[in-house]
Amino acid sequence: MTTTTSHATACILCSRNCGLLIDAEGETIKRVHGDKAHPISRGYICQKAAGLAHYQQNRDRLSSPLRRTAAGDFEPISWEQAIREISAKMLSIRGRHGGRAFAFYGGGQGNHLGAVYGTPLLKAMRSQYHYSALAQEKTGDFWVNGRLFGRQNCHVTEDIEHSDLVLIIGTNPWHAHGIPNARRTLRELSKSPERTMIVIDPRVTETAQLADTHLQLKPGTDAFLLAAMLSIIMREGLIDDNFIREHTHGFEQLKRVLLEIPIDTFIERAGVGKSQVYEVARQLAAAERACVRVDLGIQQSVQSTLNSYLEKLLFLLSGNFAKRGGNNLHTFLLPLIGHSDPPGPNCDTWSTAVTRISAIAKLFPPNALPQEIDTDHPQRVRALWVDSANPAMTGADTEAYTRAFSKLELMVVVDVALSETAEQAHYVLPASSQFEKWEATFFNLEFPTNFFHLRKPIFEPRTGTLPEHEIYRRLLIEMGELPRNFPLLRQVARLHRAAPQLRSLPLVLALLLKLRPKLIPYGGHILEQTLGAWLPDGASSAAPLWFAAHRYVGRHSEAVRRAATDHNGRDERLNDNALAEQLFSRILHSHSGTLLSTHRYDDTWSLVRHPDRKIQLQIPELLRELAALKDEDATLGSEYPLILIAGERRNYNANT
Ligand SMILES: Nc1nc2c(c(=O)[nH]1)N[C@H]1C(S)=C(S)[C@@H](COP(=O)(O)OP(=O)(O)OC[C@H]3O[C@@H](n4cnc5c(=O)[nH]c(N)nc54)[C@H](O)[C@@H]3O)O[C@H]1N2
Ligand SMILES: Nc1nc2c(c(=O)[nH]1)N[C@H]1C(S)=C(S)[C@@H](COP(=O)(O)OP(=O)(O)OC[C@H]3O[C@@H](n4cnc5c(=O)[nH]c(N)nc54)[C@H](O)[C@@H]3O)O[C@H]1N2
Ligand code: SF4
Ligand SMILES: [Mo]
Repeated sequence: MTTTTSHATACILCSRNCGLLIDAEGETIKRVHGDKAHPISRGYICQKAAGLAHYQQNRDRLSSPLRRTAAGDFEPISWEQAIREISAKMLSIRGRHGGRAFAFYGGGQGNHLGAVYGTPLLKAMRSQYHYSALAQEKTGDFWVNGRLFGRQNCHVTEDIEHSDLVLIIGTNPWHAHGIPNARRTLRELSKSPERTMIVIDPRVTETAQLADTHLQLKPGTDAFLLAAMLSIIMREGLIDDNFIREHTHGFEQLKRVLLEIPIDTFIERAGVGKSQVYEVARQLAAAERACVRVDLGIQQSVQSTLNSYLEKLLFLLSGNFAKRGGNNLHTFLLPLIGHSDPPGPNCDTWSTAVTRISAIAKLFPPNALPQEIDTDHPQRVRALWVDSANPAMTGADTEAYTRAFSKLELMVVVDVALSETAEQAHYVLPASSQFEKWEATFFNLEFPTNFFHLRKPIFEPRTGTLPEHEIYRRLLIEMGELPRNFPLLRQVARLHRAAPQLRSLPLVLALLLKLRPKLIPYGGHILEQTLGAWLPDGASSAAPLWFAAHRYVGRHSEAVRRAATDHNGRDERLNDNALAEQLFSRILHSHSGTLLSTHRYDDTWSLVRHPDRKIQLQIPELLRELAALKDEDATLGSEYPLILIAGERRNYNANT
């Protein structure tokens, strides 16, 4: 007789990663419930979570490494053979062509722990080419953040639950979520007579139907509409002067450009009612607490970078930043993105060889990749590694990808299923699913209270599969990059588990990395092999979170202390080392997720990374674009009489 067991985990189908309780029988998902113990979702789920069995029990799941044959089909091979052959080919390509011949393409909505182990492959190949779906949708946003706030990973979040006025631009959270417990939050906003919800979208979406005001603009005209709103706020003197004076630079230059905007012409171009736009601008400026929520409708569209600037100016000029109900910056336990300085004499940021695009937030844009492969440029990409992504489906031009893939010397895909991209690879390596290994996402984007959810496996790994940390460990060892084991450090880690106050592990680890700096990129692997050996329930791959917890406490100790006090019901006055050990332990043992930190709203200023903690309002490149808007052809050029809105989140689709 099979018994039903219940397991705390999370939904992996969108970036909210709601807490779940899954009832399983043997290897089968039977029922899915919201987990009330999850610190953020608190029991909330949408209907998509009920479809998770489709992911776990999919008939395309893989159970053996595959190698392409001369005839073009796949044959199963052993892990040993796959790793040996792939390693030899990688080293040969690196030896003949150097790091620029290699690109890593990785992403994932529900699985980011594997990235700690997978992305070091870039270092092993001496490459910087990390392609990611995030660079298809959000590098405009990241770039603007870099200029306004000092670093491209200063990421903005919105405190919608506490806002009096919420401006939703180019997103349909009813289906896409992206905000906490979206449907509940939207319904509450809509029902409350004291709160205002404004939607800017060319379609009458489910979210727009709940709004107090819907500005149904023509597709692709957001820059005009947002510029008009900013100009109204400027001309009518509705700016938050105190905020601007105390916290920003560059206001005068911005003001000059905004005062030149032909407001009425721009409103006409956007095709919306004039009085409505004036009213919305005034409402925004007058609101006690307002925030702006945006997504793909303005970020994967024309003028996406300018849109990202204007959208942020709306909450900045109205002083709705670093406060309850406004927009804020947030912390990351583990970095989802990085920061890239522009290429220059003192900076080794790469640009792509053919399209000449430089990295933003340490990422390269997928839509450049086919041209970087399908060319006879001597520095073309010849080897491609894909993990947790399916560009043959999700890149903008499937045919271009297919042509490009056929030109590669080596293409390896790590996936749980035989995806459309995997079908075109030379080797396919089967990963254990997200319910078969310790896993987590780095989409912890909340402020002032942030959380982390380390998920415990529910099922045994499917036969023939390996979790990512083991796949990459074997490959890095075979490539001669990573030693097979670390016997001394493993014993030190054991001592550390018994007596963390001695700090033996950080000291000996630091010494090892000082003596052998080539191992620094593989710190995650080293921890997995050493500290990981002593973690409960086979949680070895969670070991790098120990380092992350220490770094996080190093930066945010007061906020962690507050969260710990809330969690434990008492203030224990631990030193930072003990606090970090306690945080790590709480992450390991809280199977429904746990709070990381509770900041104060004005701590946002400590997350701004310009040295004086002020916002740099002036971005000359974008001010030039803004000034040039009035010369743009009103129909976006006769080349584009029609704009196709491709891709729309519905209740039955999910990227993964
Ligand atoms: N159900 C479901 N949810 C998901 C996902 C999924 O696949 N399925 N994927 C997740 C991911 S990766 C992401 S990035 C998010 C994306 O979340 P959203 O950005 O909300 O997703 P979309 O539905 O693609 O597009 C947003 C809205 O932009 C509008 N739009 C189109 N053109 C314009 C324009 O020119 N101006 C304006 N203002 N609006 C425009 C569209 O009408 C649409 O309502 O969703 C996440 N959630
Ligand atoms: N036409 C159109 N194109 C779009 C969009 C659109 O709206 N319209 N949206 C864009 C956006 S916003 C995004 S974010 C991208 C998403 O683009 P991708 O990230 O390429 O798409 P996913 O389908 O999420 O790919 C995830 C892959 O990871 C695999 N996977 C799942 N779990 C695991 C695991 O544990 N380990 C490993 N190794 N693999 C796993 C899945 O089987 C799947 O093949 O698509 C973009 N493309
Ligand atoms: S799809 Fe997103 S909103 Fe829906 S249950 Fe899953 S994580 Fe939550
Ligand atoms: Mo996305």
